[in-house]
Amino acid sequence: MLVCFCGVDITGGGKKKEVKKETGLGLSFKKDENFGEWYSEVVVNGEMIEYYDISGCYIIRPWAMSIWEIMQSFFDAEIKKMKIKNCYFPLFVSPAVLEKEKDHIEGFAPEVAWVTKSGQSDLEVPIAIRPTSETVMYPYYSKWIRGHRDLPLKLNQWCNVVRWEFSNPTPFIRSREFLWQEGHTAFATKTEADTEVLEILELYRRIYEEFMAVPVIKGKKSELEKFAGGLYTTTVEAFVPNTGRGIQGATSHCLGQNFSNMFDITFENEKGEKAKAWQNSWAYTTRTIGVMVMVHGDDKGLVLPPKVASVQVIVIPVPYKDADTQGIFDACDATVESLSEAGIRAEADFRDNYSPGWKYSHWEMKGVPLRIEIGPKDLANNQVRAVRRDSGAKIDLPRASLVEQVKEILDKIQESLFEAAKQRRDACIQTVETWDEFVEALGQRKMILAPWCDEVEVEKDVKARTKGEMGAAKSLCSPMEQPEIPEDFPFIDGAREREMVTKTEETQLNRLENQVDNGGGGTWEYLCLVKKLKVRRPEKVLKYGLSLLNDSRKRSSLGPDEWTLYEQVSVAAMDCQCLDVAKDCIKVLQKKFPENKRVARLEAILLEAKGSWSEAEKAYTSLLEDNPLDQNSIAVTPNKLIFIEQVIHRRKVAMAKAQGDISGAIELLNKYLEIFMADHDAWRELADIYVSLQMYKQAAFCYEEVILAQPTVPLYHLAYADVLYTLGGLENIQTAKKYYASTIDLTGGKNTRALFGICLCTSAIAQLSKGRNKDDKESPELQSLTVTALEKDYKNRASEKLPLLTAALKSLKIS
Ligand code: 87F
Repeated sequence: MLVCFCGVDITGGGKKKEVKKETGLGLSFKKDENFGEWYSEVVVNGEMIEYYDISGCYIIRPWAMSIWEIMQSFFDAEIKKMKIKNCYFPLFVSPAVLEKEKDHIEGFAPEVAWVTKSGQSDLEVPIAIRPTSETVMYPYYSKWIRGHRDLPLKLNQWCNVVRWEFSNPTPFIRSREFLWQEGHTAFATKTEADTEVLEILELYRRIYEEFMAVPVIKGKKSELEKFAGGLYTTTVEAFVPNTGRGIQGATSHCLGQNFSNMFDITFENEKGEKAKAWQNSWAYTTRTIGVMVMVHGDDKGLVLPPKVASVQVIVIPVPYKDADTQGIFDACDATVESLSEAGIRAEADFRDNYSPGWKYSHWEMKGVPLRIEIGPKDLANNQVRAVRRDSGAKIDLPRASLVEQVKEILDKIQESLFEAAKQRRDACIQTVETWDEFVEALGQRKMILAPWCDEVEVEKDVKARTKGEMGAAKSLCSPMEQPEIPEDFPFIDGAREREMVTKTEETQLNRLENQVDNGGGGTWEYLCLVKKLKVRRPEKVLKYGLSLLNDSRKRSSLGPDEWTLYEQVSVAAMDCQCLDVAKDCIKVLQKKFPENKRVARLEAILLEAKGSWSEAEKAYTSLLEDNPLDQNSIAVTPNKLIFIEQVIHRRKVAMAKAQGDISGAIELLNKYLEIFMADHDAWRELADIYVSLQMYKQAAFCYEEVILAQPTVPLYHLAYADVLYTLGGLENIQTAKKYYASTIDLTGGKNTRALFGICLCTSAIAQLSKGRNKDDKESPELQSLTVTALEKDYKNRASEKLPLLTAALKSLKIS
C-alpha cells in the first residue's frame, strides 16, 4: 500500500489585511512570490470575501455565495436521489449532551465556542455552539429508531458551524464559522453503511473534479488521521502546488457502532433481537471554494471554472469615438439574450463610468471564464471577439454560430483547467522508496507516495523526525487507486503477521490456486497475489516460484520482478526448511545487489534458520551497527515503512526464543522496549513470556503498556484482568473486575470468559472484604445481573452445559 504524505498545515494569508479600495488595476502580490498575500488579495479584490472585525470570520459576498449555491444544487439533488432528506437541528448544544461524547470531543474541546450571557446576566448553564452536530442529532436518532423498519434513517442539513480555531485563519480554508452540509445516516447493516460512504465520497470527487476542476485523490485516512470517533474515514485530498501542501477536501466517515453505543441507537431486528445501528457521517464545506481559488487563480486574479461561475460570459461593448454606439450596445444585448436563452449565464457591462480596458481587468480579477468584446469592426463583420480567461486566447466568432461555439469554448475551458491543474499536481507527486528520498521530496514541497504500514507509532515518529521548517509530515490518505509499485527489488517482511484478507480476496486467491494446481496457468499472478495479501503459502510459493525461476525464458520475461521472485522464494524456502534452495536464491541476490542491507538481512535469517546462532547474531549486530539509531534508518518495503533496527532487534528476540533462551529474549525485549517504547506488539510479546513464566507482576506491567497503546482491544483487557485476578489481593481483584467489565463493554456484552471473570472477582471480593467497610463490598444487584447474563449466554449457546455453570457458581457462593 502506498500512502500520500506531505508537510502539514496549509497556510494562506490569514491576518486582517489592509484592504485597499478596489481599483481594478491588478494585484500587488504575485502568486509565485508571496502566495499567502496573493490569496488574501485575490479573494478580496475578486469580490468573494470581505474581511470582518472578528478575526477568523469573513463576509461571503454574492460572487462566492453563488458558487456555493451551484454546488449545493448539484449535491442536494444527488443526495435526494439517494433518498437522503434535509432537516434542520438547532445551533445550540447543551453541555449535558456534549459531555456524553466527551471522549472524542476531548481533543476538540478548546475549539468549542460557548454562549455564557444573555444581556448582562450570566446564563444559568452556558450553552455551546455546534462545532458539528453528532451530539445534537443522535439523542433524537435514539428516540426515532425503534425497529428495523425505521432504518435506514438518512438525514442531511445545510448549515453553519463554529470552531474557534487558533491557528492562522484563512478565508474559506480555515475560518471560525463556516458553511457546510453534514450528513448523518443510520443503517441496519454495515454493508449498507460501507456502500453509502463510497457513494458520498464519489459525489465529493465530482464536486471537486467536475465542478471546481480540481483533481483530487480518493483515499482512506490513516489510523492517526481518521476521525477518532469513527471506524474509518475516507477522504478526497487536493493539492496546492504553491504551498506544497495537501489539503483535505471533504470526508465521508463510517462511524461503525461507536455512536450507537454512546447514544443508545438501537433497534429490534427482524428476528426480534436488539441490535445497534451502523452509522455514517459526511461533510464538505466552503473550503471547496478556497481550494479552487488557490489552484486556478493567477496574477490577474480569480480564474473560475465555467461550471461554477455565476457569470460565465461577460459581454463588454467597445465603442470608439465615431462608432455606432447604439448598434454596439444592441449587439451586446442581443448576444446576452441569445446566450441566456441557451442556458449560458451571460451578462453585459454597460457602465459608462469605466473604460473597456478597466472592465477587462475588473472581470479578469473576478475570474469570468469568457469575455466577449464587441466593437465597430465586430459589428461590421457580424462577429464578436471572445477572450478566454484561462489562456488569454482570442477567437473571433461569427454571430451566426455564437451560441454553439461559446458552449464549446466553455466546455473546453472547464476541461483544460482540470487538465492543467492535474498536470501541475502530478508533477509534484513523488514516489519514494527510502527515507532519504522521503526527506528530500518533503523539502521540495512534493506530495509523497511512500510505502506504508499504517501504524500509529510509525506515523508519530515520521512526524517527529520531520518537524522543522517544512512542518512535520503527515499522511493524507492511502489512495484507493494504488499505483503499480515501481520497485525493482521490493522486500518482503516475512516476520510480520499477515494482514486481514477480505472474502473477495480470499475467493480470488483460492480460485487462482486451484487453477495453478490444475495446470491452468496463472502462476505469476498467483505468486503476486500471495505476496500482495501477505498470506502464508510457503510450499506453493516454493514449488511454483522455483518452476518459474528454473525456466530461463519465463524468468527473463519477468524483467526486474525476477529479483522479487528470488526473494519471495528464498523466504518460502526458509519457511519450508529447504535451506539449500534459500541459500541459492540469496546467492543470486547477493551477486546482483552486493551491498544491499535487505539481502544482508536475508543472509542473517538464513544463518539463523541453519542454527548458526552466533554467526546470525554477528550478522544482525553488524546490520545494527551500520544503522545507528539517529541516522536515516527507515527501511522501505513494498508494504510498509519500518525501522530497520526495529526489525533486527525483534529478529534477535525471535532468535533467542527459537533457541529456547527465554531469559535472553526477556533481556533483549526489555532493552528493545527502552528504545521502542511505543511498540505494543513487543509489550504484548513480553507479557506473554512473563505469563508463561508465571511472573504475573511483570506481565501486568506490560499489559498496562499494551492497553495504553491500544485501549480498545478487548483481548488485552481480558488478558490484563486474568493476570490481575491471578495476582490476587483485594485491590488487584477490584481492578481485574473493572477490566473484565470493560472487556464485556468492548465486545458488546459477548464475552463469556469475562462474565465469568466478573463472577470470580465478585466472589473473591466478597470473601476478601468480609468485615471491611461497606464501600469495598460488592453490591448484590451487580452479582445477580452478571449471573443472569452468564446464564442467558449459556442457555443460548450451550444449554446442555447450564448445570455445570450453576454448580460452579454455587461453589463460588454467588448463585
Ligand atoms: C471541533 C470541535 C468539536 C471536528 C471539531 O467530519 C468537535 C469537533 O467532532 C469534531 N472538529 N470534529 C469531527 C467532525 C466529524 C464529522 N462530523 C459530521 C465530520 C463530518 C460531519
